[in-house]
Amino acid sequence: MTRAETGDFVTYETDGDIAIIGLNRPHKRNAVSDRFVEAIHDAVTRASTEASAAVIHGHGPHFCAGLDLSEHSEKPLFEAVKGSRRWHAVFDGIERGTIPFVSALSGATVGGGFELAAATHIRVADSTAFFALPEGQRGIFVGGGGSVRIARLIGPARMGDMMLTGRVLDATEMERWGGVTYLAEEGGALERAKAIAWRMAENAEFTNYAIINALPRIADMSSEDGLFTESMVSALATMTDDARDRLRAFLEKRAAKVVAPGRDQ
Ligand code: 1HE
Repeated sequence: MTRAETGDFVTYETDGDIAIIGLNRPHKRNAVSDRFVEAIHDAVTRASTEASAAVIHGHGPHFCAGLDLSEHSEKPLFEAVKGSRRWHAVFDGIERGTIPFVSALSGATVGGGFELAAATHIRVADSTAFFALPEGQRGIFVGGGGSVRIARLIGPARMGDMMLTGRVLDATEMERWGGVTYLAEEGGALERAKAIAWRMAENAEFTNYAIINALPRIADMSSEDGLFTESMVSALATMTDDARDRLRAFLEKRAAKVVAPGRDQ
């Protein structure tokens, strides 16, 4: 059963256990204004309460052209700081929220659009997708968490190259750099992203929560602290009813096995 609603800036629908959030300002290439970022926040919050996984995609040929430059050029300094901090809070609700997010990327995935994609847990790009960080050309700086998230995905040297030179990468190049997780044919990113979201929605919800919240925190820790934290999270996961049921199902041969690529169950 699919339920769809159209807002000013985003569309929101559910399909089974997944939510599908569509950036919906195609005439401005889905450039993100202050009101737009609030609409993303509302949709993400709603998805987190209603769904087990979610997809973010862009209506029209482009995922997102980044920050709305017309609005930004008018901002006094402190307003710009607060605006950036708001993007951080909203994107943090994706990256370290309660459910996993997949982004379906096509066309421009630029500046803040790439920062939004970097806050999702899995990025699927079709063959039209291209990636750039034109902040150097615009005289500004990343402000949507890119210096942390994009730098960790592709490495600070590559990110610095993109910002310094205005280099534009296609989907294949970005996949090789680690900024894209799956490649899709032209027009195929959304369907692939939905299939991935449905797959993730079948996981135990506590495990999904632990994956998206523990992994980035452990990456910030020393090895010693990381290993200790891992043991705690691991033991907690084992205590859930879900773990007991799923482990018993496997032992009683009622659960799917891990299957080698290209083989049937
Ligand atoms: C915009 C924006 C925008 C398009 N803010 N209005 N981002 C950028 O530097 C990317 C700027 N945009 C572009 O390079 C191109 O627009 C695209 C490659 C994305 C698409 O090209 P195209 O030929 O399909 O569209 P267009 O004709 O350039 O744009 C259509 C309209 O969208 C046009 O408005 P119109 O009123 O003349 O029709 C554009 O002005 C408008 N538009 N992009 C405002 N970004 C939290 S910090 C993050 C920092 C950043 O994100 S920096 C990167 C900003």
